[in-house]
Amino acid sequence: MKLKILTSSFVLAVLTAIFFFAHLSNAQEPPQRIEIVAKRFDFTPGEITLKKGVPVVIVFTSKDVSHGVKFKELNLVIASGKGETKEITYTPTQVGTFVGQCSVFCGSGHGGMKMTLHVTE
Ligand SMILES: [Cu+2]
Repeated sequence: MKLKILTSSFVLAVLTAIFFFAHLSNAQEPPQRIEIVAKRFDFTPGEITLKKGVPVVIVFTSKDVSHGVKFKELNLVIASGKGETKEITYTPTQVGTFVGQCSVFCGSGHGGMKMTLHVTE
């Protein structure tokens, strides 16, 4: 009798754990995809807003020649060759407004090729 109670408690505990973890994995949505297109001499969009602690996938495409975007203070760089797309998963860790600069020399307007990243709480 005692063994039967123990066994059924064990089964109940296992079932509870399975439901708990199944619920957890269901609750996790895939990260939002942020698409950035670079061409001489701007980024589209020119401004993005992310939430601190929330991972996103940054999808970066260079249209005409190789480009990249570098947020120096965040240690964040993503670059791709002409006509190519690169993806990285990124989780912002600090709140603020950051300016990203093209990281691959792409011609006369390269120095002014910038975009803005806002990270909110
Ligand atoms: Cu450039």
